[in-house]
Amino acid sequence: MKATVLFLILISLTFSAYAQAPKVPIATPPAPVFSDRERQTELAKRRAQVAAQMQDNSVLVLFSAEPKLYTGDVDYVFRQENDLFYLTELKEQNISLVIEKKNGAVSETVFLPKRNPQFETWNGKRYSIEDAKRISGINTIVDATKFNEYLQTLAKTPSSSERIYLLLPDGEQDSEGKREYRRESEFASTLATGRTVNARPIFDDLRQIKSPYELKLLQHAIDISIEGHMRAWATVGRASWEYEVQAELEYVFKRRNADYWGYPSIVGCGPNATTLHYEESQSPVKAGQLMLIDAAAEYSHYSADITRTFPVNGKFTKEQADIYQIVYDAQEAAAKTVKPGSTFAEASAAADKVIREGLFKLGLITDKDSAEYRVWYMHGLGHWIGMNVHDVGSYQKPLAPGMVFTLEPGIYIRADALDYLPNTPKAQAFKAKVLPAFEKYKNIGVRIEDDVLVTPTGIDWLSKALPRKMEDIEAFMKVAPTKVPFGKTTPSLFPYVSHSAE
Ligand SMILES: [Mn+2]
Repeated sequence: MKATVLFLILISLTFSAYAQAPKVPIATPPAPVFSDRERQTELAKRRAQVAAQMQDNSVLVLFSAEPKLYTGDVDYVFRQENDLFYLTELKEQNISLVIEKKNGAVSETVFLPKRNPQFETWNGKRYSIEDAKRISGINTIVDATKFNEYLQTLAKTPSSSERIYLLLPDGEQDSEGKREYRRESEFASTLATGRTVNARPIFDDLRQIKSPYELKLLQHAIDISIEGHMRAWATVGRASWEYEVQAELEYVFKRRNADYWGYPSIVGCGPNATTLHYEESQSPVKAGQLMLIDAAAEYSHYSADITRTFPVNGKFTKEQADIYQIVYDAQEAAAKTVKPGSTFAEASAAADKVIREGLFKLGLITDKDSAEYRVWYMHGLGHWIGMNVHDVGSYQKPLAPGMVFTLEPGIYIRADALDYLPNTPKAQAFKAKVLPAFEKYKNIGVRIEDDVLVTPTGIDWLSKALPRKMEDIEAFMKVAPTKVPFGKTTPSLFPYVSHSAE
């Protein structure tokens, strides 16, 4: 009995000591590894789910992404079209997938470009037929030069497949869809009216619920991003420019073999933190200011999305803390609503309520039941994440286990926000009333963004390893700089190269 009590005391001491210790920069855990069999099983399951949604006597045709021009004869890094990747994990250009459903029987075909030594001399190794089979688990591989012929036959013989499922723009207004699904749209225009069905709703539904396999990849993207954020925090005190902080962050993405960033990194110091999508990183880093970093890695087509706002010198001022605490409380309030059966709207409303009350207390709004708070919080609470950083899926559906989204409330006291109010008596009265508070909090921008998973019982914060509470951030900032070297530019590797002073 005595021994048990002593043991329990020791355990609790150990754990409380552990809980208080600031988390030093952590290394990304090893990347998830899947056997061929695991991957093939997962992909076969996804294809079966798609086929189950197709009507009988129909066919689904997926085109690979087109290369995107950077300039002249230089393309952007190639990125496969998400739904084709979702069903095959094949990353090369000019690949197509056809799923046919006839009398209840489903057949799957990959059109694959033939290997070509001349092409490979310039552009590297292409998949062999065996590679394509092993990666996708699809056994029928046809030469891609036959693809156009196949499409023409399909167009000419409606009896072969009554319906053709294609990824298509959502109408005339969908300019992004029109660009992304250009070839699909062109092919659809050659088909008799009524034969095409937009396949996107099928994928939108399926991709909204992440499988355990997908969650491992997404978690890895999140882990890489967390290490990147930690490195940036640890070095920020020694950086002179925002781009230097960005370099420390993105160094980790590359070092950990991320595909790329999931979206251009936002690294904004001081007033730049009040610009939602600030991407220039050309301003100085100043002690006493807040730094907002909204940046994340993409790994195997899955993108994280994480934002933190922290003091460059490691200590929040009173005014910074006032704003930060409201945003933090709003995020907490939103998270408390998250569980299966709840809705995105409920989480948004919970965050809104905290922000309205907080801004009212600080004197930044005069009426908490009006839309005034939108002057300082002008975006939504969050979005689905996955293969797109703003992933597919309906926001009306009740939350269900496997859905992953961001919780990202923010408050931005933009220096010019009051200049753009309408010239009405009401707006001008608002301006006069909030002016003292505005002058006090001017140029402070705070956003906190985490990636959360709906579980059968509630919520799992997938990005919880990155400090979020003010006291945890301050504790981290005290310890971290001593743990991470700051990448200094080499003064001169060669005597004849002159470098400007650092
Ligand atoms: Mn986001």
